[in-house]
Amino acid sequence: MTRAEGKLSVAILVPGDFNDHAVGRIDKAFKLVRIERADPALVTDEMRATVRGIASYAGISAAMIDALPNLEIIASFGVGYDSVDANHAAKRGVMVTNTPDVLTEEVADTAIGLLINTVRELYAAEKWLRDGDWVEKGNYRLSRLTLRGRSVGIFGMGRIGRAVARRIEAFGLPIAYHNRRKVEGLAYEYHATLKGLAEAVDTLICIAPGGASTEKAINAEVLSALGSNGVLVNIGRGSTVDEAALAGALKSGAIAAAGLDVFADEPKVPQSLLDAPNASLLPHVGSASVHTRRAMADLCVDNLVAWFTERRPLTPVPETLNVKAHS
Ligand code: NAP
Ligand code: 8YV
Repeated sequence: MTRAEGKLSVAILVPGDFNDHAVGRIDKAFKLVRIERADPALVTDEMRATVRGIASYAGISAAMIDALPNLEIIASFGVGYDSVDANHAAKRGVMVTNTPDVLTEEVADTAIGLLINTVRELYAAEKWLRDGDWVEKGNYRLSRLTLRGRSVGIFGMGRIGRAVARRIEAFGLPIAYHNRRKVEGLAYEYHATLKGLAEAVDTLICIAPGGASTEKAINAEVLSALGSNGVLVNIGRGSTVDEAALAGALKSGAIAAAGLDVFADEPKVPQSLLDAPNASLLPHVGSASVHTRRAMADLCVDNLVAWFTERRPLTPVPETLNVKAHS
C-alpha cells in the first residue's frame, strides 16, 4: 500500500447520492470515483481496473459486484443491508460492512414518536391549530385511540428492538416479541410465530430486517390477528408488509391505525396508503438526524480505512465474516 500526502492509492466508487461528510472523508483518504448509480452498464474500463472498494446507500447487485473484478469491500451505509447481495459478495470473496449500533437509539426514538403520533393524532392536531380551526371551529376532536391499556409486540427483538422495548417499559405497557430464536436472558414473553405474537398483543412494532425471510410476513392473516383495536408501526423495511393487505385492513377496520416509516418501493407510496386517514406516514427518517447520520458516515468510512490499512473490517455482516483480506 502506498500513501501519498496522507492519501491511500485506492479507488473507492461512490454510486449516486451519498452523505456529504462521508464523501469528504473518502475524498481525503482515497481516490474518490463517482458514478450516477450502481449500474454495471455505467462501469468504465478504468473503474474495472482500479476500483477496490464501494461506499453506498443504495443496492449493490450481484451483477455490479461481478462488473468490478478488483473489488474487495462494500461499505454499506446503514445497518440494514438487504439491498446488497451479501451472499454473492461472500462467494466472490468480497467483504460487506454495515453501520450497526451508532443509530440504534435514534431509530428507537423515531419508532416511539411514530407510535404516539399514530395513536394520538399529533400531526392532525397540529394541522388543526395551524389551519386556524382551533379559533374557527373549537377544540380538536378527542383521539379515538390511546396507548393506555395497550400491549406491545415487537417483531425483530435485535439491537433496535431492545431499545424500543426499553422505552415502552417506561410507558408501563407489557411487551412480547417474535424472532426466529428466543433471546436468552430476556424476560419479555416470546412467541415462536408472528401470528401468535399478533394474537397476543394489540400493538405490533416491526423492526425486523428486510429480505426473503421476512418478505410480506405482515399479511392479511397477521393483521386480522392483531384485531380491530390493532395498531401497526413499521420502522424496519417496507418489504416486510403486504401493503395491499394493510391498505385493505385500514379501510375495512380490520385494524385501527398504522404508522409507517418505510415502504416497499421507496420513495413511491401506494395511493391506497396516502388515502388512508388512519395511517401516519414518514419518509424513511428513522436515523435521519445530522448527529446520527454523521456517526453512520464515520463508521462506514472507518470500515474502508481499517480494511485498506489494517486488512480487517470493523463491522462485517454475518454473511462475509469469513472473507479474508488479500495480502
Ligand atoms: P439486528 O440487531 O440484527 O436485529 C434484527 C432482529 O430481527 C433480530 O433479533 C433477529 O432475530 C430478527 N429477525 C431477523 N430475521 C427474522 C425473521 N425472518 N423472522 C423473525 N425475526 C427475524 O438489527 P437492528 O440493528 O436491530 O436493525 C434491524 C433493522 O431495522 C435493519 O435491518 C433495518 O432494516 C431496520 N432499520 C430501519 C431504519 C429506518 O430508518 N427506518 C433504521 C435502521 C434500521 P433472529 O435472527 O433470531 O430471527
Ligand atoms: C438509513 C436504514 O436511512 O440503517 C438502516 O438500515 O434504513 C437507515 O438508517 C439508510 O440506511 C440510509 O440509506
